[in-house]
Amino acid sequence: MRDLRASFRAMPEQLHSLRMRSSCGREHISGAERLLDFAQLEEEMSSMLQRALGHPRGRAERICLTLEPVKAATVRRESLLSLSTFQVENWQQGRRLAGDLLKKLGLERVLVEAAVAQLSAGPAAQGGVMRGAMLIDALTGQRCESDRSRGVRVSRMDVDPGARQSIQCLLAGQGFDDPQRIVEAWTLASKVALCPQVIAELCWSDDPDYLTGYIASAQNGYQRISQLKKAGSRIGGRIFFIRPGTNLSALTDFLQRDPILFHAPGT
Ligand code: PML
Repeated sequence: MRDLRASFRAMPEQLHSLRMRSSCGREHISGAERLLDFAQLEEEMSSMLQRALGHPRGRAERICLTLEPVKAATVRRESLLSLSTFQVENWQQGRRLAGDLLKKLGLERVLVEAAVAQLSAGPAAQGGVMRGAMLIDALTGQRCESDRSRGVRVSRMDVDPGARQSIQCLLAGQGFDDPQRIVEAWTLASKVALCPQVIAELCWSDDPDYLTGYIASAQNGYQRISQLKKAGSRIGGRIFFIRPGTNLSALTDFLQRDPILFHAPGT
């Protein structure tokens, strides 16, 4: 049998963007993004398949794995955002806090409430969740994404392989019970926050059992809120609040295509 590690050694300058999305009928079930060495691909593909087949949103009927080469020389190295967690008693308190945090970033309460109402109602064109994020103009409150089923997906980012273990141990040591999920969301939010056109991101999960969400921004970091949605709800997703006049194709290109590896904040 071909030795996978031997072929990796032959092209050490290459990384691989591995993306998974799964669905059942027209409904999005799950997605995942990694930027990996060749030697890690087999294990990660199998873990993505397991995730798609055993997801709390339901078993996928269709699973799409995409693998693309990325030249290591093109990969930027950046720091993850600082991380903080706010404990709240219920999702209503969590939503109020999210509104306060976004207000501090200059976003009008009414505009945020309208955006949150769209996310809560299921933002996809035919209702339900989207594969990617909503884009909301921070001045007019208008939706800007060109495809309302897909939204804008963020790809080609990961934590630096040398930093992953220590970051996950750090989170586990703080008593977080799903460090892998946090690392994935934190990494994605850290890439989004590198775009000067994005003022802030708001996210809560579409997994019915996972209530924690976050506000992320370059200014205030990755601010987790322990409850941001009602238990059992299958509706979740992301909103990127963008500056008026943003060049949408440049923003989308950066989010989908520019490869970035993150190290721990302050390292
Ligand atoms: C998701 O499930 O994909 C979104 C998770 C958002 C919150 C992650 C965290 O606990 O920090």
